[in-house]
Amino acid sequence: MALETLERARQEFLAALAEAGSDPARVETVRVRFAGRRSGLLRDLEDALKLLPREEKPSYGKALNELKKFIEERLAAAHRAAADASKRGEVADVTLPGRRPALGAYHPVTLVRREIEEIFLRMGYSVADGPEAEDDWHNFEALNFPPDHPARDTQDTFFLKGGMLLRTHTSPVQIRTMETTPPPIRVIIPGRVYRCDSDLRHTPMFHQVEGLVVDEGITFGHLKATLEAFVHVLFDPEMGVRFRPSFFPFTEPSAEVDITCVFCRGKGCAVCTGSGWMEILGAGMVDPRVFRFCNVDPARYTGFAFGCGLDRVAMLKYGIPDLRMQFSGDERLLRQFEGIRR
Ligand code: 2NL
Repeated sequence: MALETLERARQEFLAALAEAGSDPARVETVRVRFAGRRSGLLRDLEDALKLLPREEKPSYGKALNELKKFIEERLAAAHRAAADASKRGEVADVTLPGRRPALGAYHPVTLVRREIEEIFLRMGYSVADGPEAEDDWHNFEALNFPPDHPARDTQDTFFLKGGMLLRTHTSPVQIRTMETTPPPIRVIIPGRVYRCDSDLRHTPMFHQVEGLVVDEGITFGHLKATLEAFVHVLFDPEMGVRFRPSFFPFTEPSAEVDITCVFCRGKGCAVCTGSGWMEILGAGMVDPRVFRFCNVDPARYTGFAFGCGLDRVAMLKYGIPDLRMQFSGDERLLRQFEGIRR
């Protein structure tokens, strides 16, 4: 029966509309399906009118008009409801927790560099920097490296076209400081340095900070007191500091400086190979030959210098177990330093 077809269409429409809820796009899909001008169901039902026997036409036509009105009204109501719902969504829900913008974090090496700079600034030093591409004079010759020293080999140093090289330490900046500035000098130089080295404990680029003091009457006592004070501020005032005789081409006498092992506090463990100590600095009294190369009078001036690896200090201070973690760019490491400011 034709009237039953109209009733089925009405039920189908109501079901589809209920399913669309207040989603404007889905209400629109329901409109096209039932009331669409070109291929909607109402259009088909109108076409069916023409094929009916004459006596059925009036009742069918009346019922069809009622259905049309019904569908149009319900669609209009559903469109209004959908529009209201989407407007409600535009209003800020002030009860939601705020969205925290992602904060950057300082890299552990930046943190220890700044901390070390602060310690020496408080002791009256200034901070200097210089080129990473250097010449042989500033990186080796003026530092009293003999011509056949293994560090001057292409195995250990990155040589650039035209005889320049990537500095293997920040010492060339100290040479430049002495060449251009008369004593007294109190300076530290943090920066990137490069060596042809890559394994578990070495990366081809790493960070160093070196210090230089030149004045009349500077002694090994000044060196010891300065580095002890430095370690006690950077780590803790109870930390043991020990000086062992060593050798560098640019200092005489030279020493390596150890601190109490930060992992076992001196008891002896796998990291310090049972000794209870770990090396943290190299230091010494500036060799008179280095002074002469820089036109500083060694009869009038003495001085001390020291150097330490920033990456290693960062590992010890923040308990980072693998050197290469610091250069991997893995956010899981970096996020742990969020909020630390220096
Ligand atoms: C280390 C040892 C050191 C220096 C660096 C220096 C610089 C000049 C003159 C004399 Cl211009 N010395 N620097 C001195 C002793 C040790 O570094 O183990 N660095 C990671």
